[in-house]
Amino acid sequence: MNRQSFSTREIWFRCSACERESYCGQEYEELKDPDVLCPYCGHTMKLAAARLDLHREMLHPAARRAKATAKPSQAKKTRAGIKDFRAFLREYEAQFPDDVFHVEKELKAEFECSAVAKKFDQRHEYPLIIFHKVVNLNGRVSPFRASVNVVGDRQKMAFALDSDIDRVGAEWAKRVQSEKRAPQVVPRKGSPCKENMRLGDAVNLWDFPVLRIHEMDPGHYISAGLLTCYDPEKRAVNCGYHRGFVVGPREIRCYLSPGTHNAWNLRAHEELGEPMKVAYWIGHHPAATMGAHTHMGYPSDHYETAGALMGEPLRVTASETLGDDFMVPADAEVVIEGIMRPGVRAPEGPFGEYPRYYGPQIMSPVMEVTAVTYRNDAIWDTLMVGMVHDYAGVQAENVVYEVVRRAVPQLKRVYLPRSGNGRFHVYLQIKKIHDGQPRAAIMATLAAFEWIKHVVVVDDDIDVYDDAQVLWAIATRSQWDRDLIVVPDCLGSQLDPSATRSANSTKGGIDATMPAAPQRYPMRVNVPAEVMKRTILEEIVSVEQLARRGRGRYSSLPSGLDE
Ligand SMILES: Cc1cc2nc3c(=O)[nH]c(=O)nc-3n(C[C@H](O)[C@H](O)[C@H](O)COP(=O)(O)O)c2cc1C
Ligand SMILES: [Mn+2]
Repeated sequence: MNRQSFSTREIWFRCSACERESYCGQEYEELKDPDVLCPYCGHTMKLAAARLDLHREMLHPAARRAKATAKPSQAKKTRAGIKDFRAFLREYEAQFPDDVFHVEKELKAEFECSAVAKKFDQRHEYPLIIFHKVVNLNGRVSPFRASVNVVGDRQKMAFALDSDIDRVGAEWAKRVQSEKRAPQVVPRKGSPCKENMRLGDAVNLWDFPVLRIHEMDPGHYISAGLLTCYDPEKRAVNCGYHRGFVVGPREIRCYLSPGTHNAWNLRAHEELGEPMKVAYWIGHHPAATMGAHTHMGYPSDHYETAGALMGEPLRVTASETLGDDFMVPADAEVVIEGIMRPGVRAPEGPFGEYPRYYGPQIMSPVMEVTAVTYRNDAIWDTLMVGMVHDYAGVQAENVVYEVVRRAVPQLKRVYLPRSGNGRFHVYLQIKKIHDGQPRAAIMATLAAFEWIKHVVVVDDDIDVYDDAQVLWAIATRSQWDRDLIVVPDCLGSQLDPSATRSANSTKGGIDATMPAAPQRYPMRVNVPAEVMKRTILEEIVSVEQLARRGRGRYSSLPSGLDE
């Protein structure tokens, strides 16, 4: 490699007085023995004497390295007792009291609870909310409380895993890789989820505060229920979130999108002409629900990954009506048992879905409920699908992190931003050592997760949790004739309204990184850190005037349309 191969547009030099590095333009090459001025200390010197040989720099890299800044852990390390939903709520509220709201006002399950969540969504806030008096479908105040946003943002998921907001996706991946644990079987008697029981015709799902979330939803939906079943051959237990339309006291229509393992399990049962036994479980420690909701190869045991994330075995117990070999989580708040008969389908949807559009009505399998068991004072949990939340993004991060690190070990961070519904955009932060790496990272990511459409690769000086910084990197570090990859006709999301009906989707990536060292790139502007540190705005301008000012957010939408 010779000097000409470096594409830098600047000539770099190190000041002979203060030793800081800066640069002048390439036109200095045309000048005869030019002087250069150090912008930091004002020293003037001969360029020839101070000029940096970038080729040598590459062979003998400067010892000075920027230190990676680790964010402090947000979670307490010690916990006592069993990990269940209540333990999480109690411990989280003790640690973050201002992030939990208790709503004592009577609110209807129809729209009124989701309107409260929506009000916070409009503020870009996702506090955990417990509704104490929800008027249910029977027109009475439900004996059960309702919760929303339990995994609404990264802080809550990080707390659940004793991790931090920066590492939570990677921690998920790490534990699934190396800490799977077999579940622990406990007797029915004494299992909290069996404290109350309704069988057969005694079941009435309308007693629960099942919410109706968005206006065009045809009714009340289960959204935070992990639908669980076994594959007929290997009998691996599979869990996934599948929305459930509560049509009657004992009827739930469940959306199983074609690529999910539960859909494959149903097809396998249908080929045998047998009904499929299924159970929803609702309300558990988020480490258990996150672990059970790990996307893996088929078939894989999801109770083992629940144990991986919990750091202890998931306690399971036998079902009431699905046989002694159908296990349900013993510490869940509510368990709904039932069967899906082969070939039976009924209209379900439309439903306010994760891309924040209504997904269309479709013919979905029907769950005939055979039993409901629940804890004393059960809490009914709902995930605010169709509103912004961090859950789906963190779930995908754990998969992407694993796959991309194999291709590009210099991968630092993966973030699926809220702006892409936690599905469609992904930002990768890498500490690049070769200019080909962003492309490798883009290709690996697009193959890792079918929902991901757009990959942006940035350097490690860009905060991936800030959309504005990523857009700035695109603005100033990419040229799309070179840095844009477009791959048409991929398998995408059925619920992406811009994809074709068969979920054909165009995918792509942008390399928004600077050239790899030793090539140089213009420096980001900055005010000296020492001066920033001792400049306290509140001591210099009026505190009252500061407080009165808005935060500088513009909206061009008529009020009501602004999501
Ligand atoms: C909040 C939420 C709701 C979801 N709702 C559905 C749904 O209604 N139907 C569906 O097929 N997948 C839904 N999914 C996606 C599946 O839960 C996910 O693909 C899961 O990994 C499937 O399990 P599997 O990996 O065993 O196939 C949802 C995901 C989330 C995070
Ligand atoms: Mn699975």
